[in-house]
Amino acid sequence: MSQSDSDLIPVAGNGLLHRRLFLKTGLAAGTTLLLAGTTGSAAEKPQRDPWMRMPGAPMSPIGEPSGYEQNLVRAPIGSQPGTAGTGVSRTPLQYLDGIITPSRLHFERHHAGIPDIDPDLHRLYLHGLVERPLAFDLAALHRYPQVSRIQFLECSGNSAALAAPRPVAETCAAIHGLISASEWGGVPLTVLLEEAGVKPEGKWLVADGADAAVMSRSIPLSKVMDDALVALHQNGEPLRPANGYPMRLFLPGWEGNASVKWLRSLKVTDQPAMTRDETAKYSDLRDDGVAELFTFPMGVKSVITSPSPGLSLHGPGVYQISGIAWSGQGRIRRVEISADGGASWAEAALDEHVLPKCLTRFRAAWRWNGGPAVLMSRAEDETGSLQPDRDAALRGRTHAFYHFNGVQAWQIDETGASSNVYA
Ligand SMILES: Nc1nc2c(c(=O)[nH]1)N[C@H]1C(S)=C(S)[C@@H](COP(=O)(O)O)O[C@H]1N2
Ligand SMILES: [Mo]
Repeated sequence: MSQSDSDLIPVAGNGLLHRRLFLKTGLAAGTTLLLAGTTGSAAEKPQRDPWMRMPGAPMSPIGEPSGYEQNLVRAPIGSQPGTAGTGVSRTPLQYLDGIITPSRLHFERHHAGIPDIDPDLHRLYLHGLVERPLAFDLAALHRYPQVSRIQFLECSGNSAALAAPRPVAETCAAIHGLISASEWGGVPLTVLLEEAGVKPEGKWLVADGADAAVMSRSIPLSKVMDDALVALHQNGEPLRPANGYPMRLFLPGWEGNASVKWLRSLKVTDQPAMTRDETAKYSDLRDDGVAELFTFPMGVKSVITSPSPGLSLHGPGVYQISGIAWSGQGRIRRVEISADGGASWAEAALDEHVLPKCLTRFRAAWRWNGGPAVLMSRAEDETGSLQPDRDAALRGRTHAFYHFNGVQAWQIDETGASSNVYA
């Protein structure tokens, strides 16, 4: 038996194939097995297609996606009754690939809409327990050293729908779409703090936004020294208004709420301010009566984006399973996939870019026999943290809402349709 043939033997229950199939560039024996194209006379080259008979459209100052790709929209969008700007819009994860979220599809979470900030009038104030209070405008910030890194941003309310007692009939985006990844660029916050000179009593930083909600969060200075940014750029362009223009706090790997947008004030303090959004909200009440506050790093998580609800399989055969994994603690070390509801697992192939506190794209080959199947993924990060199954993630947290990172299961029925189930 050749090496390629051996790759086609299932390595876990219900048809999961060896990840070597995706790690290799050539697919000698796999070619006919993976056959998904058209055969016979329909595969012969036709006459010139209509769009080949005349010159195409003119150039344009701003690019747009193909008009045929109607699914590339933030959806679903949900807002508080009586408002249009207080709520969330979600990244359509199931229609994307790779690890970068196009800026126009980055999820949004606003507590009082998107302010229209004039960058010439906006200031960032750095004050409190510092030797020299400072104010910066956008032009001043551009003169400081800058860095850029590809990292995720996740709302800690993401995936909370999986805590519902019965599985909701929703898409991957509806359940998990409050995560996106971008190349974030800006000034390391340590640079600004050094300039202001933090007094020895300074231990926390209270960050306020310039929106009508005046979002306010307390950040330990240790995070600031580690990797906090005053972000000015997202995917190479100035931040978009929805994501914090002209400047936002960006705290890699930490719950999205703490990455205060439209950043206006940074006050060095000796203790946390205990603001509404770090006490009443973004805290988790445990069954033992203790409320967990300041749960900052987002736990290790993964989800299969394809197949998933709305993306149906068309007849038995070999399919690609693909998804994203991430951890607020560092790099993803391993992702495993099950096609039999967690009875057996096979290791997925990871795409080339495995970056800390970033999305990692994983893939696996799966031979669907046309019968029922339950697809699941579970990730492990470089610190050894393993994504818990749903029951473990919910244990002792009947009333908790935030920070859910349990395993997602998609059931595939005989028609090839997927749905959210509890395995
Ligand atoms: N000033 C301000 N900052 C904010 C918010 C807000 O409403 N106002 N929302 C927070 C929440 S809950 C999240 S999850 C992230 C969302 O960032 P995004 O809209 O760029 O995805 O911003 C955080 N920063
Ligand atoms: Mo959030």
